Amino acid sequence: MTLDIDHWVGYLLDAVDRRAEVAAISSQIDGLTVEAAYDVQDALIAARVAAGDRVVGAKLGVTSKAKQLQMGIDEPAYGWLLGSTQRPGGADIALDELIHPRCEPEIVFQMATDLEGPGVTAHDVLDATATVSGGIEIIDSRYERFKFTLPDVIADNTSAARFVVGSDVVGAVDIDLRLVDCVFEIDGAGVASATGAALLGDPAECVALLANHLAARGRRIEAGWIVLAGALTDAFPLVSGTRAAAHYSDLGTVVIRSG
Ligand code: OOG
Ligand code: MG
Repeated sequence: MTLDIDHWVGYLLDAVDRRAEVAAISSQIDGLTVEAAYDVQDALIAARVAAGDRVVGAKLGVTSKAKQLQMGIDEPAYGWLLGSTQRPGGADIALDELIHPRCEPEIVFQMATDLEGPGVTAHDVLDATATVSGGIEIIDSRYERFKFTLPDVIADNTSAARFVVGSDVVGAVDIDLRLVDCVFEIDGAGVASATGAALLGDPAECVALLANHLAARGRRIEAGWIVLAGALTDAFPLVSGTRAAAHYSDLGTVVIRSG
């Protein structure tokens, strides 16, 4: 099957522009493979970059049991972070630019050096990392009711919409990332909690998977990039007036509001 990549890129970009959820691609064509979905994702990011945006890093999705159960997908997916989607800590997230956003706590790596697979290990990741911080990602699947298959969510750049990196940073080897605790609070109530080990046993292991995934597609993690290791807990809806706070041991607190 030849996939009409340009058609599906336009389809997803149009959903963002119109703030309208659209039917999953897999409900319309047969045989959308993971590889072909990454081709759509790359073309979608290339279109954004051609329009003036820039890649500032990469992300993993579906790396915790909580997310795997919530989304009904049992393997990680990889996507890109665009400069236009970063917001400062404490930011008001504009809901009128989004479809049906959810927020989720993330562990964030800032890379010091390039990291090229294959064969990258968690140890290599820590060596290549400048600092680690807490963060919050705002995801906004372009698909109806946030329902999709693995290839669908890959094509949709893993639902990426906005992200916030906390200002408290620590050296990657100064703490044990597997033991970082996170309590996620929505409107003053603790709604979920997890430790770093929830991310495939070790957040650095997730970044290693990303490096090895990129190698298979002829790319590498680059110095200066931001990498989100994947949500530690379920994602929670961001509605008008929501205040979300992710409290991390060693990594401070990251807050967003929605306006
Ligand atoms: C897919 C994106 C998942 C994460 O951290 O697990 C993700 C989704 O849940 O819509 O970013
Ligand atoms: Mg995420």
